[in-house]
Amino acid sequence: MTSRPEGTQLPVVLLSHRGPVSFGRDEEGRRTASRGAGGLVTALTGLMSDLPDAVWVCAASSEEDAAVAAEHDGDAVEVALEPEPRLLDQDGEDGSGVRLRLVEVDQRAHDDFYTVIANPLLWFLQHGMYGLALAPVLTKREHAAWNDGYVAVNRLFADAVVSEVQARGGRALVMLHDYHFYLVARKVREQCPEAVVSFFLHIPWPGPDAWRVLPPAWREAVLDGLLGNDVVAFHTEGFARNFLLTCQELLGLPVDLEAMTVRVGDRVVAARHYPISIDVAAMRELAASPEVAEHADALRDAFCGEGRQLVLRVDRTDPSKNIVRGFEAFATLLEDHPELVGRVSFLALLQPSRQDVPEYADYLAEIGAIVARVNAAHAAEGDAPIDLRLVEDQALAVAAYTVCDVLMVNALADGMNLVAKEAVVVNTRESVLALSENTGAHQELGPFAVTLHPFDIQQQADALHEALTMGRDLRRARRQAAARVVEENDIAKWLSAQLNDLGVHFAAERVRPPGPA
Ligand code: ADQ
Repeated sequence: MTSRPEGTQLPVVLLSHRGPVSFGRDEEGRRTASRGAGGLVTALTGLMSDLPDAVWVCAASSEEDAAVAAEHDGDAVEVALEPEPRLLDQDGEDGSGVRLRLVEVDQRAHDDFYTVIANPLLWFLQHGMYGLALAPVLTKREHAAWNDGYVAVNRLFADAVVSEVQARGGRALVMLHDYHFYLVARKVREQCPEAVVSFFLHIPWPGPDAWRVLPPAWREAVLDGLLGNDVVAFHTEGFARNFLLTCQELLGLPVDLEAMTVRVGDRVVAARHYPISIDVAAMRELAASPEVAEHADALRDAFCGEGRQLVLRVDRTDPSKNIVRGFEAFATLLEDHPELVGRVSFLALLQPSRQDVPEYADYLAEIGAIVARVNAAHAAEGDAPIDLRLVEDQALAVAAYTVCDVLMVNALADGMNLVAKEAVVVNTRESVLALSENTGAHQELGPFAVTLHPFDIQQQADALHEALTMGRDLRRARRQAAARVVEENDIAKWLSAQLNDLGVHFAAERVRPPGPA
């Protein structure tokens, strides 16, 4: 549980696109509730359960979510997350629930918001995935999706946040999450001037030129929306600096790169960085469970015999994760070092992602094609070197973390990358982390990793070879050092650092512009 730091005495209104619980129906037509996965939901749930006056605003992501919202006239509902997620009576049975406001969004507006603007356009732009010669192409369709999708959906969520803040007397700590909601803070500030408004971005913020891909009116709306916050927070200092430089370059605003602030009229907005992390204790508890142990035994039998080594990757099938180049690098490794054929396997546990976005569907097909090519070229006595499994299976992923010799993370760009942090705290074979220099995690774990350059296949192949041939003592020292960094900077610290800063700097009074008061 995350305790509330002193000073943050305001009620919390949290906004994220996905919420902690989603409802459905089982075969007999009974209502079911399932819990959202991931460290972020766990951490924020801890915070929200501690605060009786808090509310979590999120999208109704299923028909049943919308039905639950409609039964309560769109008001917040009380849900319990432990031991099993379920809907509680309006005031909570034992006061331990989380208040959830499920916002129903018109399907068409949501498609435009989500599958035309947020993923792909904003995601691609912010991960540097456009080649620009042929994409993106902004037509009437995208303009309509911006206005009727992104802008309209942001307005809808801003209205929900505003009504929750007003229900708390206009004074609240508003915590907004991620690139889906760039426009919300401005509207909250206009209507709730007493609120303290903060935003956390989970993905990279590129430099000013990247944003010129968006029409001026759109990029100015994004920046203007964000400048409605008191604090805009990122995973790394580099992203925070890029944000300030973007405000300077595209809006002509004065920025202070020492204080990490930007001045907007008579207000000062702070850019901060808080590297997100994992719940180390929960990850280790899971790693020690019988289900994980059973998977680990099977993986050891399959991949970890005498003289054999296992390279692992665990990812969503997102083009930003650079999966295709990763397999090309593995093929180059086997060509350059034929003695490794039959002795090194590559297990890829890939969760199909965003298949309603054409670029993602194409990318998944490309992954299948390259695996078939590499396996055909390098099979040893019928044994394929790459084992590709399209699964979302947390227990299997954690079991694979425990037994791998090398974890490959070669993302083109990644806000943080939690897979790297998860693996280093549970591995039992002194694995080597092969980590892209373009991940937020590289800031913390780079010194203990073999660094990958995501566009350079040869360099990645050489780095994999270095990892596979590294001496035991060095492997052990590096993995232990990396695990210590994650232990000392876990998810609780990520959250309490933000709340402390908000409490200290903003609960009583917002940051004033420099100069005479
Ligand atoms: P993601 O892009 O989703 O997150 P990441 O941080 O690696 O990337 O988190 C993925 C999570 O999904 C991990 O917890 C991992 O264990 C799990 N996962 C992935 N593939 C899986 C599979 N096949 N089976 C089971 N579990 C799987 C975004 C940003 C990141 C940032 C996080 C948090 O893109 O940069 O670190 O948000 O801010």
